[in-house]
Amino acid sequence: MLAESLVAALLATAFPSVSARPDPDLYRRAMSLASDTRSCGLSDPAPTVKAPKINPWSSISPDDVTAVWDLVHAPASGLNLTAPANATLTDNYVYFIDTLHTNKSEILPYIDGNGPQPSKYARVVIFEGGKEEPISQEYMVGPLPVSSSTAIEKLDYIFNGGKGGEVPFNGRYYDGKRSAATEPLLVSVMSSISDITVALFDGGYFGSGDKRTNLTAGSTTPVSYDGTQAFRTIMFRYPGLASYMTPIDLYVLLDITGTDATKYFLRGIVTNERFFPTVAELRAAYDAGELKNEFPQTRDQEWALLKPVAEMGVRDLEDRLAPQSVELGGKRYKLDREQQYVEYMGWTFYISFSRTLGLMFYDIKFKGERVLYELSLQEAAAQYAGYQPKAANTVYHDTYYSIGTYSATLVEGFDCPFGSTLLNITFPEGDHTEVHPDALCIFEQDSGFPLARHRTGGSTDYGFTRLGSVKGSALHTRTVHTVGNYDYLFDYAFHLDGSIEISVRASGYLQSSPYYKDQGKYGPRISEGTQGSYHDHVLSFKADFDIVDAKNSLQSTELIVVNQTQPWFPELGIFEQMELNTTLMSTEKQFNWAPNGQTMYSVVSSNSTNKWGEKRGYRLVPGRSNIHLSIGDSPFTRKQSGLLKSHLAVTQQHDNEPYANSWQNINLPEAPQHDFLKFFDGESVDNEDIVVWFNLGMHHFTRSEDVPVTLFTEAVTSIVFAPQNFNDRAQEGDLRNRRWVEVDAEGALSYEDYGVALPTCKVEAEEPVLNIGEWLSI
Ligand SMILES: *[C@@H]1O[C@H](CO)[C@@H](O)[C@H](O)[C@H]1NC(C)=O
Ligand SMILES: *[C@@H]1O[C@H](CO)[C@@H](O)[C@H](O)[C@H]1NC(C)=O
Ligand SMILES: *[C@@H]1O[C@H](CO)[C@@H](O)[C@H](O)[C@H]1NC(C)=O
Ligand SMILES: *[C@@H]1O[C@H](CO)[C@@H](O)[C@H](O)[C@H]1NC(C)=O
Ligand SMILES: *[C@@H]1O[C@H](CO)[C@@H](O)[C@H](O)[C@H]1NC(C)=O
Ligand SMILES: *[C@@H]1O[C@H](CO)[C@@H](O)[C@H](O)[C@H]1NC(C)=O
Ligand SMILES: *[C@@H]1O[C@H](CO)[C@@H](O)[C@H](O)[C@H]1NC(C)=O
Ligand SMILES: *[C@@H]1O[C@H](CO)[C@@H](O)[C@H](O)[C@H]1NC(C)=O
Ligand SMILES: [Cu+2]
Repeated sequence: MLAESLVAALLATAFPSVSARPDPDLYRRAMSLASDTRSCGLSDPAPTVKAPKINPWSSISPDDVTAVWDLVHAPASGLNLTAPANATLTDNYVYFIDTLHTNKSEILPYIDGNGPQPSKYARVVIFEGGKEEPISQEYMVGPLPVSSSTAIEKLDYIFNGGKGGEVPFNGRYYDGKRSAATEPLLVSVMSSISDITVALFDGGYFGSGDKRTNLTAGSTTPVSYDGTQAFRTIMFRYPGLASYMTPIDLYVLLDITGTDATKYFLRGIVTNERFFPTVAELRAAYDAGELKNEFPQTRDQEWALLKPVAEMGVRDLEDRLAPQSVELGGKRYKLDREQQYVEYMGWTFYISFSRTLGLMFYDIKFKGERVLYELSLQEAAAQYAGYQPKAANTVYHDTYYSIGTYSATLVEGFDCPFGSTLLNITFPEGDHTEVHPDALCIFEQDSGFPLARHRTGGSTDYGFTRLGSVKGSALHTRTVHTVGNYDYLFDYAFHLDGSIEISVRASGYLQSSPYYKDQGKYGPRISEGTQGSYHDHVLSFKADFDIVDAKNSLQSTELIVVNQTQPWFPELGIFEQMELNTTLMSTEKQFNWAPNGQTMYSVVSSNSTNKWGEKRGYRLVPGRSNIHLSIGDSPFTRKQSGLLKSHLAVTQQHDNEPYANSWQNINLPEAPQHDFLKFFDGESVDNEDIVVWFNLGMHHFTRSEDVPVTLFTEAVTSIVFAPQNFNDRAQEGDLRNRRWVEVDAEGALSYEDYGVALPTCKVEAEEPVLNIGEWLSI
């Protein structure tokens, strides 16, 4: 019986006679059977290893979070804080605690030498509504653990907008307390027109907690231009699990400047593509019979749930288990779980996690040599378009919402392969540390194509006389962050050849619009009453390359076409040739991928060459959908989104420029707290410690296939960092997972497996021996 289920699981497709009923648990059970008998190693945990150093990038500990919380709340701190649960707009309260980035200048002497382990600091965001001029202010608290030498200082040095860690009240995060302050005005407006909203949309809004309410109110960002005013653009949807897909044609615009809610006022109401500055004007148009709801929205959202649809039928053989990637020989990577350190096939790296940025990688080395000091997300942005206030107003910077906190439990076998190592993620939340179990997965996966292969000689029955083929696989680390409507899947893959591939995919619900029949230029109709609103996604990353050491340059190799003559072709006269024009960039700049891919960009070591005298480097290989923000001068992305406006950028590394964006920048398009463009102040990037900033993204040309949710196959973007003369030859010669096949003069075929044969798994059961190798061999 045991054998049968293992066979069923592994070989359902190859041996259709073995019945494999669709069962998502099949693999799990099969793997635990194998591990029970210490057989194929299918579910053995990854071997452990001890990290060379204590992870200096780690998150602050749960004890530190609580101690910092207590310290800032103690009267002696002078911060005059109110417990968040009891606070109002005009109190001072903590919004969040996170781990502060540690200066590279302090970390390098520690990881590369005998320097002391750098101290950890917390960053604490305090909403200071209780001050005469209400603001949000960030603080750094450390060194940790809390002791008599721990200080609370303003955290200003990472922000270059001129006001340091301070954000004016109107520009600060629009939290539940601000929302609550605007609710009475919204309720009064919506109650006064409830007869109209019921007549037009069969819905009313009387307050989010009111039983009569059957519309959901949704807000957007930015809520301010420069922090001197604040507004709220509200759209309405039918409530439910797929609310994002059932918007209605009704928008309310409020002015919500300042902390005194009695001064808030209605800016206007929008419906039928018309703007009504007052309730009276809306009512007059309604009474005159000018308002209609031509494409009623559906309240039933079954069509928009990610469930099987009976009316679509079934596909032949689809009741069988789909192919799977399993680590048959046991895991080939090692982990130091405590230090969050990973070793895989020559790769070593540390991981870290923060509320604002999610997963970060540090000290990425290949065969003992550093390639990257840091690889981290900086922003996940989206900007929408439409002739209606919500879409036109919408720009998201997902760090604003603490994107790191949105990765939750992954589905083994679907989000990540069966047998993946699933790790918890943790982040500070209030006075404690929150755990999201199994929210990060690590797994090695078959690449689906050989790393390399070649055949020679075609005169035999096999079509070759010699053939070499090397197995391709990569180690992946993955998180999926569901920020509101979207699910962003971040995947970092470390390939056997020394290349790193970063990909981001988007699924989840479109932020859609009600359907307007004359607005096809903003996206297609995608259901009864819904239009897919066009938008850009831009994902910004930081890649602090340290090729061997910190002194690097950015090399541009342009393919140019020149007219030349060659004396051995006198008949041609002057003719066109391709040449490589290789130069080093001199100063910091933003730049784009060249048309037709005709420029190669590489980060090269300034002073390290390979055996052939070539500068050792890593190439930035564009992947799918390498875009930047389409719009250059929108009032909603004017100056706080500079990082989104080029494909690439290179700057000198500085301790006070760790981040490309600030998480509260979104509400300050005209007066950013942090201005990426200020990084470009003419400093040299030749033979310096340089940072490459790059954007991935998608022009989301919405389609009916975004219903019910956007598909990961199409909404995908990627980049590869590949060795470029970093080594003396391709990094495959030391791999034994390969075949060398020969056909001799008599036509007989033989092959070498270098000792890596397909495994034989013994299962002690009624059926004595399971030879997986036998089943799988051709
Ligand atoms: C909130 O205020 C109430 C009433 O003053 C008090 O009993 C309670 O302890 C406060 N909560 C916190 C978390 O301080
Ligand atoms: C402390 O904060 C409260 C609001 O929570 C404010 O009314 C009070 O003036 C503040 N006290 C001082 C000394 O700033
Ligand atoms: C929605 O609420 C309004 C006002 O309470 C009510 O008149 C209407 O019948 C409700 N519609 C549905 C579908 O429940
Ligand atoms: C992961 O989280 C779960 C649930 O909170 C907990 O039981 C488990 O001990 C955690 N694992 C580790 C390694 O901390
Ligand atoms: C080469 O010369 C030909 C003839 O003058 C001209 O048409 C062509 O544009 C030239 N190509 C380049 C790359 O300059
Ligand atoms: C090579 O590139 C450099 C830098 O862009 C440029 O100044 C130079 O003119 C180029 N040379 C040729 C032959 O195009
Ligand atoms: C490279 O290193 C060597 C040996 O340390 C030194 O002599 C040389 O000046 C360095 N060159 C550069 C460009 O830094
Ligand atoms: C990090 O470096 C910046 C810029 O030099 C400095 O202002 C800051 O105090 C340093 N942080 C720590 C924790 O030492
Ligand atoms: Cu999208």
